[in-house]
Amino acid sequence: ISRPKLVVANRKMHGNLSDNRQFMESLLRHTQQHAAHYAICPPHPYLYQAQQLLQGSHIAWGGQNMSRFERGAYTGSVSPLMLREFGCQYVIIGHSERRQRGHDNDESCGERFEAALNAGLTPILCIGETLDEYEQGETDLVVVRQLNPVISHVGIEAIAKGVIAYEPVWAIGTGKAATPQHAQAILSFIRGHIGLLNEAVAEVTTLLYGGSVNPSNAAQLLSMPDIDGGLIGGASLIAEDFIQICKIAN
Ligand code: G2H
Repeated sequence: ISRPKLVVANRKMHGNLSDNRQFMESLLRHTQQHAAHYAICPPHPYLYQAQQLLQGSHIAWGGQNMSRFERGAYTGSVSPLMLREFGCQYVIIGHSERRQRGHDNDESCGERFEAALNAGLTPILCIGETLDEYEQGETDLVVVRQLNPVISHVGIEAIAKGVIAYEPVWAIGTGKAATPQHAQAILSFIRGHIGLLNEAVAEVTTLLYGGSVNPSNAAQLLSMPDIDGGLIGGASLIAEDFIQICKIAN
């Protein structure tokens, strides 16, 4: 089965109005809709700018986090409805930088994955083991522990409406990407785990790899059969780098 590739920029807490504009304009100029899909997740204050610049184009945009509530007394939070109002298609859920600071846990990721789907957003669930867990050989256990609450919240059929990004914590922002073989092995394991419950869902679910993807390693990573694209942090800060990765995916 051939799944379209998806390349997502996670710009984390970087950028400003003029830098974002340049980034998005050069992306619009230098990429085109072919086989792959592209999305940009800027910090929340810049979603309006993304909507203004990208609306009607081949590039989607999304949030980096989201509350599970639609509204209420949740100071500092952003609701799924707000993301939708600013035209977001995607929302990142459970990035390890939020899990590590105690903001997110497995259970809340399940609730928010469900809330995102209910709002018409495509959640990108981030899962992955720490260096310690990796060294203990616990990667499979960890990804299952992170995935299962989501499956039980939304049901296995709904999993394919979202995206799962495997991001080993030890590869994030370190310049040390997982080898294509390791990333492939874990993503194949994740697909297999979903397949135990529903084979058809496993076949069509988009699985990404994230963690120090750059223009030099992207081709090898993206050629792996179970890697359907990338979640790109550092290399999404320089337009040329991100564009190169987008072209590799296409
Ligand atoms: C992992 C990734 C983007 P980087 O967080 O989600 O960041 O590419 O900088 O490792």
